[in-house]
Amino acid sequence: MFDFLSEKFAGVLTWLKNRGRLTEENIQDALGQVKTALLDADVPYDIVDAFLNEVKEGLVGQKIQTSLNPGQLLIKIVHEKLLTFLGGKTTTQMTFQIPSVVLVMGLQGSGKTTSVAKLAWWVTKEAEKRGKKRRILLASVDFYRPAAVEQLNILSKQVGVDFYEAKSTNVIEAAKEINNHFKKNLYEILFLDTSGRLHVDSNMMQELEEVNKIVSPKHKILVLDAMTGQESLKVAKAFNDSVGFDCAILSKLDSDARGGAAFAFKYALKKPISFVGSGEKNEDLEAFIPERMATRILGMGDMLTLIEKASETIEVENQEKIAKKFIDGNFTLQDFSEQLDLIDKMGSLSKITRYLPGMNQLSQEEMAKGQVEMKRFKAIIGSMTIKERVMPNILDSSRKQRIAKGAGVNVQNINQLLQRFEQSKQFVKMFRKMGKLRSFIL
Ligand SMILES: Nc1nc2c(ncn2[C@@H]2O[C@H](COP(=O)(O)OP(=O)(O)OP(=O)(O)O)[C@@H](O)[C@H]2O)c(=O)[nH]1
Ligand SMILES: [Mg+2]
Repeated sequence: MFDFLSEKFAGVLTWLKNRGRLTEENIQDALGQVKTALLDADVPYDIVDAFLNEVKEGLVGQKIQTSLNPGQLLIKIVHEKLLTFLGGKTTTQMTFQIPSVVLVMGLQGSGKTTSVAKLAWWVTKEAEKRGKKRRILLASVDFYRPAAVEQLNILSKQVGVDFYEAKSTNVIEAAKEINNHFKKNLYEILFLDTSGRLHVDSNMMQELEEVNKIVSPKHKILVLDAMTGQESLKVAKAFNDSVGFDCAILSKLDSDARGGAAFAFKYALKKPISFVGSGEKNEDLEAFIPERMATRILGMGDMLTLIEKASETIEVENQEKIAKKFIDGNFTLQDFSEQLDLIDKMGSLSKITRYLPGMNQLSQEEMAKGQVEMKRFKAIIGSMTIKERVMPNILDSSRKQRIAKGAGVNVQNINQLLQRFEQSKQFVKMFRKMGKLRSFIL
């Protein structure tokens, strides 16, 4: 699901990282790539424009007070706006009122009947988690397509819920019959399947409006086929203007659907997508949680957490200056000390390493040792003259003794520091060779 968009976004982000320092021009370029990605995913042009405008506004608003470098800033804002577009941070999982009738509507082949079964399965499983059993009834007023009613009957047996077949094959009579059966037998939820048409059609809408009046649904759900891309938004608008709906299920997101409809839906319709269909089986229904989806599209969960953390604490000049020195190879003991300060500001070593690839296997003990060592190193560097910090090779034994006294450590500790410093320079050289440092730090 969202593989298409997520691959495209990953491409833009890697490209961004490899730019190192970003200029206004680079940002324009990156936004251009985001635009192409969204258009390719079949997001309507005006919605792509609206999204990019929001991102640009976000960038302008944040420029003054931010402590992130431009690459990180862009990722942060794209993520924020993506989240808003998909439905916002506060959207919660859908719950069904008890008792309620749930009317499931949509075009022919969009996945209505499958979705009715999936919903029954979903409600059953959610109730089981809380030790409950729901009394669920499935029924259909689809007399348009032969065997449609029988299809639902078979699915109801798979899910293990009741099914009622109306005696009448007149939609209005059948709807009344089903509604009576639902009430008389004290079912908690009725999922009612309806007939579709190939295109939005006035007969279908009229039929739905009549059924709507008879069963008074508490929830009206529109099923949309994600594979139809932006066409599905037009369909949704047509339903919205006639019978109306409360939320949507986007089916077939497991196919090669490009995710454009999911991206644009909330913005275009001002209504939520509540679920997505991710396969043909009854269990293939997922609650649509915007935050999860946004992270999935950007594909960088932990990195975002780190950026958030960094944006609270680190000043950008500092970070960039140190990164540059690392890269240029002019890294001195003075910088080493500043780097230790930075780590201090960001929180404990263990917190930081958790977010960095390959560094999360350090033990608690090693972390604690590192923390003590860091404090000691800072004290030692603090007792050095500027000249000593920039040219540590002048440190002879008398200088070392002076420094040790000043920092309250022994000469051995100073040698340890020098050794560490040399190691970190080697490490940086190695990193540089691998060409990874920029993307690692920036
Ligand atoms: N891969 C995949 N297939 C799906 C999904 N949802 C539905 N389908 C398939 O899409 C086809 C149509 O699904 P139905 O549930 O019969 O669609 P419908 O809207 O009830 O169709 P009509 O009753 O003819 O209007 C079936 O082959 C389903 O298996 C999904 O999320 N993923
Ligand atoms: Mg059907």
